[in-house]
Amino acid sequence: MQYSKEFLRKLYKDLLDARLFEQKMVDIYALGKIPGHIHSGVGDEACFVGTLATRKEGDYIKPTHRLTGAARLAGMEWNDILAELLGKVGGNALGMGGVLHIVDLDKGLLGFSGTLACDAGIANGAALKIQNTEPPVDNIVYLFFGDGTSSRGPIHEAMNMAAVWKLPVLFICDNNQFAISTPASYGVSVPNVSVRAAAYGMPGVTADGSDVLDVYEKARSLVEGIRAGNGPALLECKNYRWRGHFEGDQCKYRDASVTEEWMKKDSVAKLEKILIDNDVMTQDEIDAQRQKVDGELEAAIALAEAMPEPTVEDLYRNLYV
Ligand SMILES: Cc1ncc(C[n+]2csc(CCOP(=O)(O)OP(=O)(O)O)c2C)c(N)n1
Repeated sequence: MQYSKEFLRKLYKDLLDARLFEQKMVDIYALGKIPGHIHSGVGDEACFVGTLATRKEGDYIKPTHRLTGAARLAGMEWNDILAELLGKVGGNALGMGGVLHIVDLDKGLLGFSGTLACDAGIANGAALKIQNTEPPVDNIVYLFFGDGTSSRGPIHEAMNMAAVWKLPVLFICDNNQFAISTPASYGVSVPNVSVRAAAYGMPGVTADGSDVLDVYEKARSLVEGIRAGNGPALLECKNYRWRGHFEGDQCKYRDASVTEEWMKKDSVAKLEKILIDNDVMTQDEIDAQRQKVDGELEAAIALAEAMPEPTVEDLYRNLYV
């Protein structure tokens, strides 16, 4: 096995954290605890976990609406994430931003704009800051976007500019094959989004988005080049959205049996098998880890529920004229 046990345990912890958080979000949303609506990232975790396993201090992350748990990968605590999610004053935006706006600039988590693809220009801005830092640093920006978003103009402008200026950006397409109800096979001009990298003279690679180690390996080699100053790269993680676009979406536009087939390619189950087969963890340790994370999430939810909601006066905090 080419990986250390320590590395694999950490990778599993991150993957399990992401999975259990996304599932918990679905559960508490159904109980009416989260205002607004959520986009569950169950099934998309390996794309975020595998790429961010290459991350180091000083890097920036621009996530999407799909994996709220990415905030945890950036180093945020469950308490802070859940307070914002539940609309409570302990959240980073006093509970007024909610699920789409979990931000922690100190940890490099730049947040999500809500206007798809426009995050790409902001990612380039962060990369420009890195490029102009003295003494030089080898940090990078991880920019995530979906397959639907991959066809929007700002993504292409940003890829071109990043390539011209050799900006340290890893463009990551979380290709879960749907943009709301539009299949990628209908709305995206190419079977693999990664081939679009050629138009900008940057490397482009497709990874198996249901295999966290494949994503990690492909990200690692691209990230090495970016940190070495070679400019941006595009990584596509090919996967399938397990749930609806939002909770409540009945997915009448697709065949449930196809979804079930993809769900058998479960990234968490795959990694658990590797851990057990290579004597990295036992089934008992895996079960204990699951229980531990579940307990942490329940405690953070209880803490957030006990917090007050923002007041009318709070509306005027952080407001500039
Ligand atoms: C510019 C813009 N157009 C439309 C929307 C509405 N919208 C929100 S999510 C979404 C689908 C995005 O699909 P994709 O990029 O594949 O990401 P996924 O939801 O599959 O993760 C759309 C159209 C938006 N937020 N911004």
